[in-house]
Amino acid sequence: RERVVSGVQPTGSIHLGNYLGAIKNWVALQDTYETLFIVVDDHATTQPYDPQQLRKATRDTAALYLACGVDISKSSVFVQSHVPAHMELMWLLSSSTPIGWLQKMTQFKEKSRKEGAENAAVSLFTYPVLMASDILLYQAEYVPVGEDQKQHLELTRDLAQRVNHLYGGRKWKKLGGRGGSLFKIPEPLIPPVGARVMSLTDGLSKMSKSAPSDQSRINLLDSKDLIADKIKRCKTDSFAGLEFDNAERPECNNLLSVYQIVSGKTKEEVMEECKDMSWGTFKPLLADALIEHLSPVQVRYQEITAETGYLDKVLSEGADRATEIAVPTVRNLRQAMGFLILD
Ligand code: AQP
Repeated sequence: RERVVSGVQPTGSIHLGNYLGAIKNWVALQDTYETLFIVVDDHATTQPYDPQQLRKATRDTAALYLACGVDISKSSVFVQSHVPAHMELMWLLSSSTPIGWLQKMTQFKEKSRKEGAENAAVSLFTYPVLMASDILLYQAEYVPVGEDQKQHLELTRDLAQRVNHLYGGRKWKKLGGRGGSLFKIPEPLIPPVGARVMSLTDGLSKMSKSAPSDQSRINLLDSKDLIADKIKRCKTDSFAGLEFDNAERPECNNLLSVYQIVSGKTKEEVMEECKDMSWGTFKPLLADALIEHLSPVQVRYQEITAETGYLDKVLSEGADRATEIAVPTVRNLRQAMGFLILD
């Protein structure tokens, strides 16, 4: 079966952007593809972080995958650091990655702005190479991600092509390999709505775990009251009525899009229902729809985390399956790169 791989960093609370941009879309893919969903903890150390929080955030992120509908009878769920092949492949791929490619990455520019590029960690700079390993290791055909990861996916594709060209085909065959491509070229799956959920306090910035204000995001585990309060206080505008796609009304477009997804309605139905509404009428409607949508996720999360040992067992089995796929990929690349491999 064709494979799908994706992941979220355990850098904080999973928010509505991670959910609508990525996790929610994973669930629908489980029946058609072999799916692997990773808690990418090695990525979480690329910016200053609290070691006291990482373990908990790692388990919480995995538990939320399951609570959102990832089904372990269909998917493998595991932690990146439990499969050391990610690191090994990253090193091998680094040798084929021109520095200039990484210098173009907008996420590095944005994430290093605060401390300055000179002070940012080397791992923040090389992050896209690790992300490429996360995907190429499993020979994934598709990668469901939000809009912000599009550029990293492009780099992954370019890198796979470059390595196939440098080491694959006849050159690999001469070294005893099977020849052909070393890596599949993955394609991003970016949802038509929800690919870029914006901050509740600024419709021009994306909703983000690392934004200092918790008011700017809805976390999947926020209580009903907190969700209602955040929506009540979120930024709006003073235009009459509500509308999609007006560049002068980014907050309006964002909130309507969120409502569209969580209510399960079409864009036309949302327009019909909401076009003449005031913010005072729309906000409680949105808050209720969000609460209704997230309640079952929260109930399942409590059940999963209440069962001692369950989650760790899931993660251990997931890592075993991932390792089965990952080890031959690295071995093939080492062989094609000319390393001495002992039988
Ligand atoms: N605002 C968003 N809208 C839609 N999708 C989003 N994603 C992130 N933010 C949005 C998608 O979530 C997946 C996992 O993201 P990540 O953990 O790799 O972190 P990130 O992309 O750097 O986003 P965050 O949550 O804002 O984290 P921080 O604050 O640490 O940078 C990806 O598929 C991403 O596209």
